[in-house]
Amino acid sequence: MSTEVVGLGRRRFLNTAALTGLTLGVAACNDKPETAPAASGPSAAAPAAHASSATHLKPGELDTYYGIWSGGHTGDMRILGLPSGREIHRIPCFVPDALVGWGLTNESKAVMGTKPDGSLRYTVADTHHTHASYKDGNYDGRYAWINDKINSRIARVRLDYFVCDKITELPNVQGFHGIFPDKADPVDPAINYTTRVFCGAEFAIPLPNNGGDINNPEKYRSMFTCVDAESMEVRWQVLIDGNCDLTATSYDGKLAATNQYNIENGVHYEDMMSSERDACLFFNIARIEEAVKAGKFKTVGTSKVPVVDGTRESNKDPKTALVAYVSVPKNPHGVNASPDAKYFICAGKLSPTATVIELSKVLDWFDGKLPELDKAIVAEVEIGLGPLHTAFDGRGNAYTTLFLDSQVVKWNVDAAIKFHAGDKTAKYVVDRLDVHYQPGHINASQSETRAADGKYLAVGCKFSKDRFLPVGPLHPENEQIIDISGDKMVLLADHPVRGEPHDFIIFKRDLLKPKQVYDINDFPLAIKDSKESGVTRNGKKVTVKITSQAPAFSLREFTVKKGDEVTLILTNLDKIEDLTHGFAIPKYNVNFIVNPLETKSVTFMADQPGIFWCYCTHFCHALHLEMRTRMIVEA
Ligand code: K7E
Ligand code: CUA
Ligand code: CA
Repeated sequence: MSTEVVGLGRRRFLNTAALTGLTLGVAACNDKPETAPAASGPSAAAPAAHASSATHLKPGELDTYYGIWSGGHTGDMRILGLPSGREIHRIPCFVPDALVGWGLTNESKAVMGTKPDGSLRYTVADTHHTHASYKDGNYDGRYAWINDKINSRIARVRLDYFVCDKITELPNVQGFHGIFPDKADPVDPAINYTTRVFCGAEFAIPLPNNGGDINNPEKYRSMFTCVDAESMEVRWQVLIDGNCDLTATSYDGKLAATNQYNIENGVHYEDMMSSERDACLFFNIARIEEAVKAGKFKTVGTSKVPVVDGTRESNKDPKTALVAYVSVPKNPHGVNASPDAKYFICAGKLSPTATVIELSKVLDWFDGKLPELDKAIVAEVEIGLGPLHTAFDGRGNAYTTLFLDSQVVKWNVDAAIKFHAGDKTAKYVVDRLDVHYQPGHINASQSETRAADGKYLAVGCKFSKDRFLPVGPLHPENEQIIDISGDKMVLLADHPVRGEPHDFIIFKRDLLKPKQVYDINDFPLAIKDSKESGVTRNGKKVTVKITSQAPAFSLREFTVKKGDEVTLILTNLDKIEDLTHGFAIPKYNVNFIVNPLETKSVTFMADQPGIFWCYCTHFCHALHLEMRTRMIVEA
C-alpha cells in the first residue's frame, strides 16, 4: 500500500489516546497532519474555472438541486439550493419561530404539543438528522423527517407545502439520534416505498426510568424504535444491549442497522472507550414484526408500545435472532448504505478505519448459512484519522469525512475489498482534500439513493476558524461545496452557517413538486367569504373572524371586553402566489403570517384594556403600512 497508510500505521494510537487526540485536533486544527497526505497537493490547487463558476448562479438563475438540512439547536429544517448553497427557507419544527408564528398559533401548538395549561411542552430542540421518503430507491417528494435529540421527538415535514405537520415523542428512550426511513417493505414487494421510519437512541437509561436502578448501570438499556411513516405512531421498539448511534436501511427493506459505540454499557465517559471493538447492529425487520404479531413482546412503564427482546443473550441463534451484532472497531459513528444496495459502511471515529459489511452475508447469517457473523465484514481498511460519515458517487467510490485530519478521503470500495482480501497492490485511496475545518457530515448529490450521480459533495465543517470575517467569540460553521465529477475533488465554495447543522441530503429539483398556494379546504376553520367576518360571543369566550385581501383586513375594527378569552381566526383570501400577510397585536405578544388561502388562529386573554392597532407585518402591497384593524378592549 502507499506511504500514506504506512504513515497512518505509525499514528495508530487511537485507543486510550484517542480522547487526547480529539481535543488536540480541535485546539490545533490549523496544524497539518504529521504525514502530508499524498494526494492533497494537486487537489488543493485552484479550482478549475468551469467548476468554480457552478456555484455562482447568474441573477435569476435557479439551482439544479434541493438540499434538506437540519438546523441543529435552532430546532428547524433548512432548505437550500445547490450548487449555489443559498439558503431558501427554514421550516420551524420543534422550536417556536417568530416569522411564521410557529408555537403561537393554535394549529402549530397542536403539532408541537402543549401542557394542560396550553403552554408549549418544549421550547428547545437539537436536530441532527434529516432524511426523506423513498420510492423505487429514490426520493418521492412526499415527506422528510428530522430528529430532536434533546426530547427524543421525531417531526415530519410535508414536502408539498414545506411545513411540519406531525411530531411524535418516542417513549422509553433518551438521546434519539440516528434516523432513517425504510426504502421498501421486507415482505411485500409491491410496497416499494417508505412506510416506516427507524430511530436509534444514543443514551441508555434504566427501564422504566422512574427513579429505580439509578445506581445499576448494568440495567441501563437502549431501544431501536419503528415509527409509522403515515400515522407517525410508534409501531414497536427493540430492547438492545449498548446504545445506538447512526442508522441506515437496506434497499430491499429487509435490514436496518445502527452503529453502537457503547458496547461496554458504560455510564461514565471513560467506560465507553474501554473495548477495542464495538458493534453495528442489524435488525431483521420481518422477524421483528412477526414477533410483535405473535405477541412475543412486553411493554415498559406507562407506554403501550410493544417492545421485543433484541439483547445479545436472547439473539444467539441465527435462525430465531431478531438482531445480529456485527463487531466493528472502537466507537464507530456513521453507518451509510452504498447506492449499489450491497454494503453498509461504518466509519471508525476512534479507529482510523472504514468497515464494509456485505448485506447478503448478514442475511445468510440469519438463514443459518454463515456460521461466523463477522465474516460479513468484507473490508476493514485504514482511511485516516477520525472517520465520521460517508457519501457515494454512484461510480463505486466512497467519500468519508476525517474529523481529526480535517480532510475528505475518496476511496474505492471494490479496491478496499480486494485489499482486505489480501491484494496489497490494490490502491483504494483515490484522493484526499483538505477541508476547513473538522468535518462532520458529508453528502453527495443523490448519494443515498440508487440514482447517486456523483456531481457535488457538501461537507459540514464544525469549525470555521479563519474562513470568515470575525464576528466575536461565536464562529459560524463552514459548509463547503466540492465538485466530485472528476478524478480529483475540487473545492468550490465556503458558506457560513449559524450553528449547527449536522446531516443533510441533496437531490434533483424535479423530484419535488411544491405548491405555492394552499387549498382553502385544508383548514377546518377557514373563513371562505369575507362576509362571514365578525365577532361572536359565548359567555366570556369570544371568536373574532377576519380575512385579509391586499391591502386590507375585512374588519376595520372589532371590540371585546377585558377578561374575555379571545380566539382570532384569520384566513388569507388572496390566492395569488407570494402574497403573504402578517398579523401583529401590540402588547399582546402576537405575530404570525398567513400565506395565500391559509387559515390560522390564536387564542389569548384580553387582559389589557385600550385600543390596539393590529397591523400587517409582511410587506404585501403599496398600502401595506396602512393595512391594519383596531382591536378595542373595553375596560
Ligand atoms: Cu455526526 Cu449527530 Cu450525525 Cu453531527 S452526528 S456530525
Ligand atoms: Cu398585508 Cu402587509
Ligand atoms: Ca466503545
